[in-house]
Amino acid sequence: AIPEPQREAWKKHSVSGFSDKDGFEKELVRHVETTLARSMYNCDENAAYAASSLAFRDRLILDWNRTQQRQTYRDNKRVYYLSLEFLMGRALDNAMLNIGQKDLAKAGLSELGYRIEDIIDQEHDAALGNGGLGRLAACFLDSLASLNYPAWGYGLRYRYGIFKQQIVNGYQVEVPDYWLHFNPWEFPRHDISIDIGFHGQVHKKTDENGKTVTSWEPGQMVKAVAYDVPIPGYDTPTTNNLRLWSSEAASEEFDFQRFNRGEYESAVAEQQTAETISAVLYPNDNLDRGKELRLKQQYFWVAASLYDIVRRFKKSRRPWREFPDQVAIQLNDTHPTLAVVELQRVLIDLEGLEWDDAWNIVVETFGYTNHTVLPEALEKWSVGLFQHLLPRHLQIIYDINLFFLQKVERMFPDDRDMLRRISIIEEASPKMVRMAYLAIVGSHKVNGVAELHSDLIKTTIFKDFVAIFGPDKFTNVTNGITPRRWLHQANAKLSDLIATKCEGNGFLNDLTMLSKLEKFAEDKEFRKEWAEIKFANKVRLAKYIKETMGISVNPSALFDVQVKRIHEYKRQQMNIFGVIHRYLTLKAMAPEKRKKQQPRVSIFGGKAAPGYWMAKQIIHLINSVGSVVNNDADIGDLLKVVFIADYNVSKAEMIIPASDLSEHISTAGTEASGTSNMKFVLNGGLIIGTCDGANIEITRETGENNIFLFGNLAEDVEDLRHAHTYGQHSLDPDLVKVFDEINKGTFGSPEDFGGLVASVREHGDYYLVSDDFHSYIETHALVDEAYKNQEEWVSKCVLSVARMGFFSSDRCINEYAESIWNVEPLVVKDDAKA
Ligand code: NBG
Repeated sequence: AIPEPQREAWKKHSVSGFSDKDGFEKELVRHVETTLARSMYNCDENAAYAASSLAFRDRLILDWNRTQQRQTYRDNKRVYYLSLEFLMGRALDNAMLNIGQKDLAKAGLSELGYRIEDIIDQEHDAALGNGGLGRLAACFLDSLASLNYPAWGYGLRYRYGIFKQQIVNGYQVEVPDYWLHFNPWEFPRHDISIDIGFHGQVHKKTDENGKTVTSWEPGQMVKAVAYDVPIPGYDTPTTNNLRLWSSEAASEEFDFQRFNRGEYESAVAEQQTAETISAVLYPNDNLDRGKELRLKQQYFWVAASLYDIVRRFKKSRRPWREFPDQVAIQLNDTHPTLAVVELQRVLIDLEGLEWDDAWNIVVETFGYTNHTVLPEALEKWSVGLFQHLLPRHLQIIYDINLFFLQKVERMFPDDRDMLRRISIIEEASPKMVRMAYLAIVGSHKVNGVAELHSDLIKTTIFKDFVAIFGPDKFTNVTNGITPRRWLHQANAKLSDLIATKCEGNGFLNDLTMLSKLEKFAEDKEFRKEWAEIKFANKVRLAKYIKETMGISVNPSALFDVQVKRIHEYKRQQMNIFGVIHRYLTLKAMAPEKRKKQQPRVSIFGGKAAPGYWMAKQIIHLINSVGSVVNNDADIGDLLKVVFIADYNVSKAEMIIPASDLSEHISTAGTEASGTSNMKFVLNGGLIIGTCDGANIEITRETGENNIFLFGNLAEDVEDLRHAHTYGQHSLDPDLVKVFDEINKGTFGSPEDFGGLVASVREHGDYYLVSDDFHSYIETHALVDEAYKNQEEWVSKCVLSVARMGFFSSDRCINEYAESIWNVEPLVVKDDAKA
């Protein structure tokens, strides 16, 4: 620190952010003319975006500094959220809104000759995630900061985020997403770098006291460099940190000997292999592929993060047993489970603790969130791979398992099969490490993400663990979303209208205040304003569809939206089969009758994992149906089918506010929670859905009359699958007609969709499309009926929004804080705003 006598000079020059329009303009122009080396003669929208962002970044970093100083000074317990994915989307709009300076920026930009919407639109999404899991982590960061919790996120700084999707001739084409050309939202910390080891040997020695000491001598080192991203809270100076690690070669010099011999390529080979670790985000959602590089990513990230956390703890010179009083680490799915093993290693091998003392600290520190029951998504790593990459960690896993098995054997002495079932090591060939089991054994709490899901994990995949640890270790924290981004930012007009009836903007901090809307559900004037906003949002989307795809859609039609990752369990195939059924029904009608039908626009969006063949067929079928239906003169505006390419966070912000109806139609028991269902309802859309994930709680909160539920229940799924396997199921006749039409070649070559049809017809219909099809079609007919009565429809929407208070991620974070982390908020003084 600077000595007292010199501090006056510092204080005199201490930077304070802008607080009015002029101040903002001054900063913007300064960045244009200095940082960007441009002028008013060549400042295009992109440069204006860059300068605005730099101005706001400077502003954020002041709050960031104060927050970090205060948190360090107070040294309260902190939360660390470890996630391989943070699907942040855009930062500028969010920063402006959270610090309450969007109006000022809008006026400033306008005075300088720009429209704020165009400037916001220049930003490239930060897309370091696949879908719901990554976006949940982003919502959590927003809530943690907004609620003033001392919390850090830890992740990887991928050079390539999730690929960009193009649609070429109806097929998905993947294009790399290099997003770091210009990223003003990160601060490289070249002074914070850590060497991470891989491979090598394990040595055992006996020290002077006769104690065995184990040490690991890695065979390869890679350097982790920190990049910090400030996370501003809403309406508070608290600005938390998201630390992302980037991989570099451990030695900065490349191989000079090789270089001098003229072997330029091999001279830089080491750099290149090191840099590969954080190069790409794996593009799979709900699927584990067991690739070596992925395990390397996991260890690299976890080891760097733990080193950082432990270093921070050691500064306080507290005894080790106080570690869990200072540190809570949440494992976002099993991806960071190696942290359990790494902390145990640090404590016993490096810090010299006894095994049991160390293990108690580990278990008290960690919490584990499970996000899926799908078997193909549960992580397993082969023992051979572990042995090769992390030999010491494998030994520790064996020991953890040994002590765990001994405990279970004492508890259930007569149950031999139990040991086989719950062992962290699966005795298959090859032998596998079951990461979820390791995460359970290494944590003090395990939670699911919606009530049904949390019940299912207790009764199915983790049943034995409930018997061993007791039911209290397992809990539920139903997911939530941040109302700042998903209402205030995405749907400013609706947010403003709500504010007029809810005593101002307070609902953005306390979403339960939305209940004040309830009494306006029958207010005609209010409903009219509400409907006008929805219509304007639909017009905006229709314009986008026209401009990007050349398809004209009528904004008065019912907009029926399904946007999410393409997955068989999410059943976009059922949706498109339903669309075909609707098309055939319309075609078969007499023109007089046809004219009276409810016009619809079926909107799809979502990426398929590049190696997921069936998901790609679904995309192709949607586009093929679109090109037939959209060009059929008999149909006109009655039905349009649109696939919006490259669905991402910023597109979601445009699409969600424009929906009348959205589809959340997974096979019951497969969607752990879903979070877009919450976003759609919060934006005044109704949903059609199965009794799955958070749909169930949405129904409970908003009322059965305000949701269109259909289909079989989770408890019946097993029997239905059984019936398919034993040929006791006959296909739904309407679905047969749809298949016949596909096979006739109406939508192009039937072979192109053979896999989709066969999976229902011949391969056991695992996702029960046929079983639910009839009820799905009937329920859509009810939707058409209900939509005719617009007054009542809008009333349902208002009531639903009024009852959505529960689904704020603020509620969720408070639950985690209280029942899992045991942390308290820490308010930062508001001096940065002065
Ligand atoms: C996903 C679930 C969603 C859930 C999100 C966030 C994985 C492994 N799981 O239903 O499929 O909403 O997690 O909890 O990505």
